[in-house]
Amino acid sequence: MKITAARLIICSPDRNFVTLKIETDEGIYGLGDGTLNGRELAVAAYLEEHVIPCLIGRDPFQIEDIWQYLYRGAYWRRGPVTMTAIAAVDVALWDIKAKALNTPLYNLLGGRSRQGVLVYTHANGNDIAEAVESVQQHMAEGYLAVRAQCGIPGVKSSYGVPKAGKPYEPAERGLPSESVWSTPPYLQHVPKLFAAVRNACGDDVHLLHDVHHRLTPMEAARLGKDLEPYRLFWMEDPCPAELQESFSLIRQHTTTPIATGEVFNSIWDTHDLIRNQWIDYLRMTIVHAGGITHAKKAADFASIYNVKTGFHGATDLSPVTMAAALHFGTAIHNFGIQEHMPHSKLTDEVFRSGYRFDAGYMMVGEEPGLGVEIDEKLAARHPYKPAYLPIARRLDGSLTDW
Ligand code: CS2
Ligand code: MG
Repeated sequence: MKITAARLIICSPDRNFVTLKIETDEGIYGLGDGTLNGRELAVAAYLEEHVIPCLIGRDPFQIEDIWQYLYRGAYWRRGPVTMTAIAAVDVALWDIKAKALNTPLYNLLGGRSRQGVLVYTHANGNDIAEAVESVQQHMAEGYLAVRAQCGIPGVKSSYGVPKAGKPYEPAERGLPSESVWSTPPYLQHVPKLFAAVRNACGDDVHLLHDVHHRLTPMEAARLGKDLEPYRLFWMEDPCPAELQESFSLIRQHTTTPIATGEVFNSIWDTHDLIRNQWIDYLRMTIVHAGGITHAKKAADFASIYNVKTGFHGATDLSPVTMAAALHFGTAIHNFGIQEHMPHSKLTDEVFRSGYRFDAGYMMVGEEPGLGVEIDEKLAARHPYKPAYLPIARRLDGSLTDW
């Protein structure tokens, strides 16, 4: 089998997506997600100018060799744009191989280890009461795990809080918006949020919270300790992780489980966190970390150190990535949980996928490959629109993590 063509489908059904379609001389094609929220066209250019010309004529079954060619052959290493571009190719090749072998993709990853993949979804509100109601609503929908975020008194439009009652979509059309951040009220308010949620929703529901990189290690240690009575499933991205050893400070002070890694794009971003067991869940995801090939190596390394997966699954990861993550989660042993922010109805019309939600779990379909199709005609009716993630500034005007 030979790769005969590869092209991008860039569309915006309610939000921007970059999809790579790789075609072969046997009529089988594969899909890969190349979406990097706010930097979509950087990945598109990398693929169009520097990757696609090198793919034509290659054997799509040589997934490892093509991965190494794109990683080592570029000379310049790692980074979100490069690794997202490699991921788009990698996932499309896995899709082709599974289709050619007439089997669902999870069978190429070791076969089924579980019937369904435990997922968590997002509950949020402008205040604690709204957030509690949102957790209850998602529990009523059947979710067994819910992430809770709420507005912070005195902090205008912080991460995770929807605007004007619309579903939460952080990327905004046009240039980055600016929001104001203050840590002290956040540290005081979040424990109150979880006290209220536990009181209203009971002890059984798994509760998660995303700090979104906004604290220092010691502030995160304090928050982790203050949240211990509410027994969170995890506290996510407690502080920036460029300095991996920061997490050892947090670990010394709290037993609240820690998840991080959605902004990582290679195992080298996280290998100290894993081998020191400074984290409990690895969030690095297939679309931003070089695809299934690299994510599998990372997950296997993590399994040696009692670290489970908890892959990122926000709406800015397309249904192609969600399907890949569900096949991945169906197969690997050290699966923890999968984030599931449902896409919009229009996105689900553009990307028809075989996965489904049932009583807190997601099941992949049994068709060969990923089980995702893209309606190119409908996609073309929703062209790319520039959109950026917000930035945040402290009260004194200095820039901080959003
Ligand atoms: C968040 C994401 O889902 C999460 O855990 O961190 O929504 C993140 O803000 C977006 O994916 C950024 O594009
Ligand atoms: Mg997050």
